[in-house]
Amino acid sequence: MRREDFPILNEKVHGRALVYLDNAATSQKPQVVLDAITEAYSHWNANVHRGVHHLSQVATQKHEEARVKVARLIHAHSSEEIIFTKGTTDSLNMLARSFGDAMVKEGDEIIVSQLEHHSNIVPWQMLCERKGAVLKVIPLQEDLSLDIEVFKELLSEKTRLVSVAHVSNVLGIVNPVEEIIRLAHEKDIAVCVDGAQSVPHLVVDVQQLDCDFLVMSAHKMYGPTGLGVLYGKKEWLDKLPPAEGGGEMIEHVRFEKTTYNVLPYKFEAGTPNYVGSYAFGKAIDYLQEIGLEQIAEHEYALAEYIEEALSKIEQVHVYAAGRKKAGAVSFNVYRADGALIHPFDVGVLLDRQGVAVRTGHHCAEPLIDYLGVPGTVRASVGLYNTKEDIDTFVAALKKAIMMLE
Ligand code: 7TS
Repeated sequence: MRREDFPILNEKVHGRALVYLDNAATSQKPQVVLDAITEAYSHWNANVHRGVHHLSQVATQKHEEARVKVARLIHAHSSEEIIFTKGTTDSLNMLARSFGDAMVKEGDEIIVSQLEHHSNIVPWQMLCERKGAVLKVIPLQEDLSLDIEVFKELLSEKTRLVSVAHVSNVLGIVNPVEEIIRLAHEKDIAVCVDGAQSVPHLVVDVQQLDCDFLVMSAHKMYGPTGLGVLYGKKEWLDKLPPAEGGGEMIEHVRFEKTTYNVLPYKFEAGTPNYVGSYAFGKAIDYLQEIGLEQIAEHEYALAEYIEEALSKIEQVHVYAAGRKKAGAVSFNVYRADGALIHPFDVGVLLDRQGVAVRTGHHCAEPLIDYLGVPGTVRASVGLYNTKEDIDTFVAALKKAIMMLE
């Protein structure tokens, strides 16, 4: 699927054609996104929302058009509900600060799950420390799905917020966020969905999900680094205080009292990444031109193809085997005597053959501890990957296993 649009895929690594299977960490950028960045700095760079001069107005218009594109991408009710941030991590920290300041007091509870990325754990832990609140964890079942029965018991009058990943960055499996949101809402509890791994691989509709908040990163969906989104329902964003102070987010500043700007600017202190938002808008156009559903189907099929191939290698153990995976497959390799071959060693030997995968804890140590291993090897796909890429990866893996056994 349109491999030729991504210049970096022509690079050679250790003299081999690059096979890039680390898309869950970050995706590569199509030429339209690279061109957008050059165009912005070459033709209309100026600070937004403040100048009457021509360039500032052009920059402002392009930044705001991008906001509308993001709103349409995730089916938000309005672009006022789209706050630009630096990325998923920044969005979660901002939410923990803002929601935490306004809504969480001593003895209250926040619920996350065992399989979260660190950025959906640590900001909530920090909030709990500030407020004397308690972090509760949805455990996993044997098949690595979330234990919804325990989740139901965790929900109580003390629960202020549930924050869970839509798609696990390690296992690639899709969590039942619709059910989690329904159950939480029955008790008037707000839910934040970590969409870092779902928006790039699924068609996400925040109104249909009915989530209160959703966070995501542009760099994982063919856009630039340093840009992310915090989506929040307008009712919530109107009610919550800004997490950061500075320019842009104010209406009037007096030493006695400062009043805040309207949505979404109330949450966007300082000069925003308007070049990034413009380039991200171009990435969204590009994805929509290909078709989000076609991309999702292509990636599901590739993940299935990976799992099928890996399951034929005796020494390989695939995690959450048999479950549908949105883009990522994690596994480990074992010697005939049952000893684990360290994922790092597998990763290095794959790299020597031009295959880029991620190894280690994937910023999800509680999950890796639960699996009882030092880490996993993770192959994760993007729209440009092909069955040939997977064949090359599997052949390289077999060679690596022969060398390590
Ligand atoms: N949440 C999930 C589910 C993620 O996968 C990631 C990044 C983040 C949050 C943080 O996103 P950031 O853009 O702010 O860094 N995940 C990964 C990964 O799996 N490998 O590298 C980064």
